[in-house]
Amino acid sequence: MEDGKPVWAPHPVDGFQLGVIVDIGADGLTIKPLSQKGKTFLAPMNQVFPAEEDVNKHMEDNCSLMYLNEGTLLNNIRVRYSKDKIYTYVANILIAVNPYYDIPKHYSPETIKSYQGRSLGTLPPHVFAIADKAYRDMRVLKMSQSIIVSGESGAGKTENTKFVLRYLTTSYGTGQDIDERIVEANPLLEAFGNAKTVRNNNSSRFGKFVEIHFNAKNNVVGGFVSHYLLEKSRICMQGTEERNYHIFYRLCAGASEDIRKRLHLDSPDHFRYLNRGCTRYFASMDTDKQIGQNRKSPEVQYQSYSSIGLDDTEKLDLFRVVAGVLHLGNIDFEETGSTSGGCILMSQSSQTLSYCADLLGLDQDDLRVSLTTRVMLTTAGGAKGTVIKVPLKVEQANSARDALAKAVYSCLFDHVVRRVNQCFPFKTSSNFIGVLDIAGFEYFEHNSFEQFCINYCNEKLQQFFNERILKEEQELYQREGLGVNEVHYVDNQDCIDLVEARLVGILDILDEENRLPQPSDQHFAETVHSKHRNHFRLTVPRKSKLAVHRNIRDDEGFIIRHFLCLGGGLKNNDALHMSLESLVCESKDRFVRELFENSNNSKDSKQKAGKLSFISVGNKFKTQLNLLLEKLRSTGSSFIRCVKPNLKMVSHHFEGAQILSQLQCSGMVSVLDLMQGGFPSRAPFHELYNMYKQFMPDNLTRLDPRLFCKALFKALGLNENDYKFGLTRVFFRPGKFAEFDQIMKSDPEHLAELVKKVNQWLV
Ligand code: AOV
Ligand code: MG
Repeated sequence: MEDGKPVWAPHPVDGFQLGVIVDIGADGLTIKPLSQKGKTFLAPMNQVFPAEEDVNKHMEDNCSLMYLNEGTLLNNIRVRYSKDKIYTYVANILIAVNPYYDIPKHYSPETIKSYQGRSLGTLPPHVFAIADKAYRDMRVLKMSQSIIVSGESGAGKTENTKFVLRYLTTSYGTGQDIDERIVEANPLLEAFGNAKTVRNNNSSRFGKFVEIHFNAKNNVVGGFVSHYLLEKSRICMQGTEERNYHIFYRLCAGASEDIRKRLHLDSPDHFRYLNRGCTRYFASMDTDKQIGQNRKSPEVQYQSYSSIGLDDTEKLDLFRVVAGVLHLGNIDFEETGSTSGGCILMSQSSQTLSYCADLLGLDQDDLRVSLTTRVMLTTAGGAKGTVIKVPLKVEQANSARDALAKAVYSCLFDHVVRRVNQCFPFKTSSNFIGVLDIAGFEYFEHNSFEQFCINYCNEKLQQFFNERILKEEQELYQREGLGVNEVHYVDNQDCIDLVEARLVGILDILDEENRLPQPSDQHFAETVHSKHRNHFRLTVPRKSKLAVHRNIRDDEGFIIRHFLCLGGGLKNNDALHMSLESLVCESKDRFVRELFENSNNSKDSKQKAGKLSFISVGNKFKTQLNLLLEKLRSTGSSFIRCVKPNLKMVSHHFEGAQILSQLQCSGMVSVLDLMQGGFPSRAPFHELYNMYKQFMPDNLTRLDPRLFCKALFKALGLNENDYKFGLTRVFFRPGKFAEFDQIMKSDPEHLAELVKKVNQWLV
């Protein structure tokens, strides 16, 4: 960085601010902000970055900037966002900022058409361009493709996923039902798996991988959805400003009179599983009753049920179970007062018990008994396997009830996904394009097991991302004939091992803990510590910069806190007593029975030593995740990094610091780091030609752009290690593009000298 040149220095709100360095000291740089009001301040050396000469200039591909760093990346995105250009490339990675309003024509049929068959970079950055690249790669390379969409809650993952699906089915479908169904499956999945949270009014509480399958002629033939980790805690409890899954409110708000009666529905305030959270209806999501008639009514929403082929009976099956869960939640218990210390149903719960039993096809008395007692196998006195009924305390009965609700609802969700998959079957498929829509790293004050799994998943995806980006860089260098193929980067395998290694990994330690007669959070934490005594991820507190996602992993409190709540959460809440499980498995209602029979979380685990089925929530996810990664590794891949512009969820508002932290978390900053090991800045010959031809005499501008550039670089006598000529563009080592630009724009005398040298070189 040179004297007097503008730099990006940290700013608490904007992320970065423009300033100049006025002093260099042992403890950092003294920066004078360029804004009128700003006072001089001190900034750590490694957080100050050179700025572009013109900070209002923006680039479609961030790599065409002269300086590649956090500051210029953030600024490029900011300038583009202010012009409604929400998409930006960093090489082949697409950054997508959520505009929080419908940009006119941005996703219109005409726009879809315009991107078909066009190479990446020939049109403005767009999610359609990424979708088309995946399609063309699939066709040309005869290889399946995946598009990995990531970002924090509300960043736009699900919306962009839908745009990809719509783009592909519209562009490369056969115009048959299947195309429409792949798109129409979403409202159904969202009804059962999305909820209003404080971060997103339509937050997906599950991860999904949607595959669109193509035949040998590369036309759409069908689809397949895999889902991951539905958030179960939400079924029984939500934050005060949050809601349960949309379907509950839609049913309460919009069911016909007939259905209301049959399912004994009432307003959300009436139900425990809804009334401790927000019970408001939202016009866009639930009902037209509150806000005039011009909004979509739930009946309209139900149309998507029909368009994917669900008939009235099937719809009623779904609704019946949803209502059953609501009534189940209203069952209350009280102490019996007897010495046995058990509990009974409160007298006012008998009506609700009968509704619930009726809707789920259970016997009322059996349900009552199963909720208030638990069956245990004793080994006392050598009489192995004697069954005894242990009365439950009120608190335990509450947990048993909630566990049942969670089990029923999550089996219902599994069913919805299975059902959706039946509506776009395919017999043969040559290749697929899969879109992964899964939540990014999450950090809350209280991290649950679900967050732990999400973060573990992101760790794995991050590793995959690094692998691929690195590979792509190297391939690009090869394609362009640069003769370099080494780029260095930092791996995160150790962090992944910490979680999933056999026996000593955190997941296995957790399972082991749960097999103990008296599992405890503390013992669990101690075991983790003792097995990883010198593990830096566990012992080193927050670290320096590098990449924030790495920072956060390094925060020991974080990891340990995770597990403390994880132990408690799993043991008490999700375990379904054997007696309850067999009760629903033997429901008189075929639909309910099948929900459990088909559900993948019962059977095998039940048989394990008569133990509860929690053993493998974590390990099951590990298996699922490893399968997913295996699949991803066998495909070509593209990445979309979604960014949430502000916490208020409004349009035209750019919260820089917030966004910067997302860029860091999503690994975009490490991408820049990674690229620094190679030739990060790059400019096509014609671009350089256009930039500098004004400084050159006519005889030189008549040269073709490549020769023009070659002549120029030779004449300048630049260090050959600082740049490389590829087939289509010039690649620069970090900062060297800017140096080159400097020389080109220096004084006229120097330039005249230069032109002379170029001419000499040409002869
Ligand atoms: P998410 O999938 O990333 O969060 P969504 O895709 O649900 O986020 O986006 C949140 C909201 O932002 C949407 O409901 C839209 O209102 C708006 N939005 C997003 N992208 C666009 C766009 N391109 N144009 C217009 N509006 C948009 V979560 O699922 O919570 O992690 O679990
Ligand atoms: Mg989502």
